[in-house]
Amino acid sequence: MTKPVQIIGAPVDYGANRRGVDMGPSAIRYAGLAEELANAGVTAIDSGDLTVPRAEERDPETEEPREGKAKFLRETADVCSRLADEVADAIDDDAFPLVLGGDHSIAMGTLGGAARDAEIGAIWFDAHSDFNTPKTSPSGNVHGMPLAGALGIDDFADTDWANAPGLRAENVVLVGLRSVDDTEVDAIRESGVTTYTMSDIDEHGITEIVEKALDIATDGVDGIHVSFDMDWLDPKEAPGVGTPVRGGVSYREAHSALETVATRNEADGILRSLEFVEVNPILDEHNETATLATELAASALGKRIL
Ligand code: 6HN
Ligand code: MN
Ligand code: MN
Ligand code: MN
Repeated sequence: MTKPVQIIGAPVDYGANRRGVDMGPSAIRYAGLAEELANAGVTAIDSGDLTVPRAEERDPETEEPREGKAKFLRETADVCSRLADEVADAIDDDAFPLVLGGDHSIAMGTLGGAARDAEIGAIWFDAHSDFNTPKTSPSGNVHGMPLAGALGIDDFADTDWANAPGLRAENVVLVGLRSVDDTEVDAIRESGVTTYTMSDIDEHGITEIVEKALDIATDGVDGIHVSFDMDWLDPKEAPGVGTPVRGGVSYREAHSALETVATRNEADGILRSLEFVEVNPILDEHNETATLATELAASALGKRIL
């Protein structure tokens, strides 16, 4: 990465039902993110964390009923709007935004900022498709909705904070799926995004799938966003996540995927923004999931062995 990297923490747990994911940015910094990036030859500026009021400070009794079935939707809207501004400012300043979650709901902020005044694609490394909406969500957890939100599906179409008009569905690729709710299937099919499941990775190998994903995501756009949910990895590698699903990618496959992204970016400079989400230090073992996030960030930003 030739640009300076601007680290932005989004300590949000409104979107997940397992508390503790708001400590993700601290855990990732504590695991040595700055050192990892410095060793990778990346210049990083840490702009600290967004201010996120604790869920406990919100009294659901005194507030109006929630929109549909989505917990803390207004709080999420507020934090995503502010995150979008920070991400857009970083890009305006010719820096590269690296956003640390927090649960995956924050992706609506990152994408909102990255897709401001630009047409973008996205690669979504995740066990899940995150394609629910307040109407369809079985859990009511907004971290299961950010891709539907950013694509403006259903109720999200009328929002100015979730819907990222510059994000083009035909340039969105989901990689490594293994947990899709029945409620998400039709929306995924109708949206025009491309999906690769874990079976596709088994059949073709990680490098070929990520190369294909890059071809699709980068076709005709100004840049791409990479959203990396730590539950993409197998829970044996990344235990510190709120919604683990067995059968995920290995340690080496995860690095390989991001090295493939980095190699493409070195050739065409197409990477516009990056985020790591869903690190939950309370569920983690010896901060190893946070440590893994720091290593993966280095791989994505161009770390080389020799
Ligand atoms: N994540 N599909 C489930 C839901 O509650 O909507 C799980 C979502 C997990 C979201 O891991 O970012
Ligand atoms: Mn996710
Ligand atoms: Mn996930
Ligand atoms: Mn195939």
